[in-house]
Amino acid sequence: MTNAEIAARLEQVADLLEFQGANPFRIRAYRNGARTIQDLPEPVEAILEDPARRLTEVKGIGKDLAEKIADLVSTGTTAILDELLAEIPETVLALLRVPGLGPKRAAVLHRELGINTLDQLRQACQSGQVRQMKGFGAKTEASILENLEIAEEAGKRTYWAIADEIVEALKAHFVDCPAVKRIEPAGSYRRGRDTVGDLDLLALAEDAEAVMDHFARFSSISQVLLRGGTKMSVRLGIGLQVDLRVVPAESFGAALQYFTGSQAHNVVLRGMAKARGLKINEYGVFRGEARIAGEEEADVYAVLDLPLFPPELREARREFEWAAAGSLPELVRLEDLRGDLHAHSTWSDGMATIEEMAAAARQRGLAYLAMTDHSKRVAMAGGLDADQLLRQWEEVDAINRRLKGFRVLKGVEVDILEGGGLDLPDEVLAQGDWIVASVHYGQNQSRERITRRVVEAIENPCVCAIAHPTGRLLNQRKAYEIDLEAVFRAAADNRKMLELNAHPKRLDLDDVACAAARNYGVPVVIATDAHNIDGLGTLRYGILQARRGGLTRNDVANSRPWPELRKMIGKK
Ligand code: DGT
Ligand code: CA
Ligand code: CA
Ligand code: ZN
Repeated sequence: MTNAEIAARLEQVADLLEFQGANPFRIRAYRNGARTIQDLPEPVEAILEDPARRLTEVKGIGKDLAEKIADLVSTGTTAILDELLAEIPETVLALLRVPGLGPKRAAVLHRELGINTLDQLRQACQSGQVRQMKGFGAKTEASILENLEIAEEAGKRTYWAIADEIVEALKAHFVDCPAVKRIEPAGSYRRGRDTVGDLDLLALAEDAEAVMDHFARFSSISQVLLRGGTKMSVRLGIGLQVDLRVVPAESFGAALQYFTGSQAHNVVLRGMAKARGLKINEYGVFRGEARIAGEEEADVYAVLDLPLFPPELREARREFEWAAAGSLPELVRLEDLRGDLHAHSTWSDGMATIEEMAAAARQRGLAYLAMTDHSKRVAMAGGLDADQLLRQWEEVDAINRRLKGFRVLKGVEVDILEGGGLDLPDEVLAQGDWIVASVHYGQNQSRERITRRVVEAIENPCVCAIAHPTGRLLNQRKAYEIDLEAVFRAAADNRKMLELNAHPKRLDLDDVACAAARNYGVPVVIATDAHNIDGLGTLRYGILQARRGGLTRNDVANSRPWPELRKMIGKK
């Protein structure tokens, strides 16, 4: 069982407990456990298989949770999950995925109106039954209707980070298949999209049967969907489809180009080839019968006088225009980042101390880390009030006196309150190094109100950046209504920055918004929002989105050393 599968089961336990109205701290324990496992850089199975190790050595995994995870890995389930599933009808689980409904309110509708399925929920909304329930209103009803679509779509696309786990496992699986000379992922995975519909894999080999036989032994496969002469499609236990194509050396580059796509990018390419009397397909580039390119991807582009586009740019957005002008941006790389500007510690809802987080960030080659714990409005996460924050900053000062060559920034993730304004007074915020502001509450407000709240936060001189500016959660929650153009304008006018939150479920700003920020001259900050030391490893997901948005090192503020960044935000 992969870490993603384990995390999904733990989340399910949390959802079901919440549906039942269980103790919030118990629910939170499962959610934190899921997050810890999801962020773990090595497979849980590897820890369990090693007799010298214990799962409890993972920070945040206690004895109780460790036992349940061991159950999950060895049997696919655990007693608490079985009990909950026996008590709650299975179709109800879909209700829990309706954004904005949430387990608690789903339970009310289930109990009071007997709603068991998404269809019944839609009918109840359309007939106006829902708005009559206590705690619901016409607005809630309308938003449920709108969000039903997301619930129905959820699970159809897989987070890039999970696809990446599968890609690594598949590469490892093919290491002992002598028929395979090379294995490369293509498709939306290679282009770094935030989610993938399915995974496309190319194997360079002559003996297709041997490769497909070996593929069939990959342990996460639940079903073989089709097997032809050189192509095989399977479904994995987590629902993801994987398409494998076996390709000979002379067309490997052409196949890699073709199956990386995007389709829109390929359409443009085909048109350019045609205009030169050439034909291009997954086997090569042809003049008449003669193959003039195909072995190397770069050659396929070169015969059309095009550069080898980074896969992240292949969306038929601006790459051809840039190539024609010779101004293809040199995209930002993970190695360019010098620091991380959004992280939590045990002072609020993080699992590690400031010192542990700092040590881990430093080990990853960073030179600074902003500690940005929650402010008090987020009570559930143990948000800090002014006194606690000032005390935390004293501790940061003390830590910085001990550290050499690394700096912890005094920060906070201050909530933008429902009624406008910030959750902490300016005279406190002014004493920090790095203040990010974010919206957690009042997400259902009108576009005007939310936009005004965010713009006002940008105008506050204490605020350096807005964190996760649209609030979207991939597969779970749509972005709140916000006029991003107005946000970009305000940020440009006030010389503020916007975060690209690198958490694999957020990736907020997304790629398109990153490109827009660049057009407005607004610096983007790529930050992890880490809640434990492994969460600091998510910067690479953010980098992919930044690259898709065409950002260079210069466009990303935390590619600069702290003294330079500090000047940019006008701090002394
Ligand atoms: P996904 O899986 O929905 O996240 O997106 P992709 O881009 O991976 O799409 P997929 O898996 O259907 O196909 C992989 C690539 O293969 C796609 O990006 C371009 C190429 N391709 C597939 N079908 C066609 C087609 O009908 N025409 C062209 N030009 N290219 C295609
Ligand atoms: Ca695909
Ligand atoms: Ca595919
Ligand atoms: Zn945060």
